[in-house]
Amino acid sequence: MLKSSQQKLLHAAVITTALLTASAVQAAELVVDQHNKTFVVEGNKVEAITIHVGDTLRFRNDDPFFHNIFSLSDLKTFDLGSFPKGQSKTVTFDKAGMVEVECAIHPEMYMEVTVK
Ligand SMILES: [Cu+2]
Repeated sequence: MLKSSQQKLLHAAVITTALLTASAVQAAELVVDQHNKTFVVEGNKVEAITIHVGDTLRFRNDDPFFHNIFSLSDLKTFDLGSFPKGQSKTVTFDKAGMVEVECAIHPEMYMEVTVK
């Protein structure tokens, strides 16, 4: 049988753990630049990234020409339309799985987004 003070400590530990877990799964927004006809995250060219359910990707055009980012994947089908340098558009991923992201103007552009 636990003493009352031990029970209080245990209770506090459970609450702390619950709060940490909640903050860990809070949705995030990640910027994905379009640069030199590639996808760039934090300065690095990426062909695959992993995010969490509920996260948002902000596609930002950093090239002096248009991009049109889209996906035909069943998990998240979208078409952001053509947008010029300096503009950005967001997509929120609300289900777990894999999404293929492409550009309608530049067929060589490709990125896989794994949503966990
Ligand atoms: Cu493009």
